[in-house]
Amino acid sequence: MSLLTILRYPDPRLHKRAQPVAEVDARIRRLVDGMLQTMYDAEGVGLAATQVDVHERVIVIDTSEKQDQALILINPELVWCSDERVVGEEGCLSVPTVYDKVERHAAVTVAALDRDGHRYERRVEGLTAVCVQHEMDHLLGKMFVEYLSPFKRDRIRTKMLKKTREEQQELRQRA
Ligand code: GNR
Ligand code: NI
Repeated sequence: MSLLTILRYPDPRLHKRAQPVAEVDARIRRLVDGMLQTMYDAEGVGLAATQVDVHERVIVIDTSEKQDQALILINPELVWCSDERVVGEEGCLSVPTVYDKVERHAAVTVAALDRDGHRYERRVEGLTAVCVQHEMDHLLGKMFVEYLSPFKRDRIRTKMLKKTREEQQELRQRA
């Protein structure tokens, strides 16, 4: 399985709403494997299928130090959210080099299917809880920059377009 291409903001496909997975079959397991490989290669702690232009409810997360504890969430649903909120610096592989503060639930319980199609529930807190909420937003077509002011968002949009243009230029020069 080769690496998947991560869509970059402001690509309109990042705003598509993902559909539930009908059956956890070989195709979905291949997608999960490709997403894990892509996330580890990019040194991210999470990835939503939306970011690789697959609009189905699939998320991979790994916030462990050794990056050896993958959390696979298929058709995830939040079944509990703490009243307590935390504000943390967030980044996104679809908005490289941009980090800003976002408020999230401090802890959540998520119910999902694993890679064998078995339902399980998991209570998470800290970075993992933030990541679950960040990835679930992706499945709804929502990006973390949408929590920022329109002014900041516009600056980020311009910065990303410039970055993409410069990278394309670089690739053409090397060809
Ligand atoms: O790698 C990532 N780091 C991160 C840091 C703070 C809050 C959320 C994240 S998720 C991000 C990977 C990503 O873009 N997932 O969609
Ligand atoms: Ni993201």
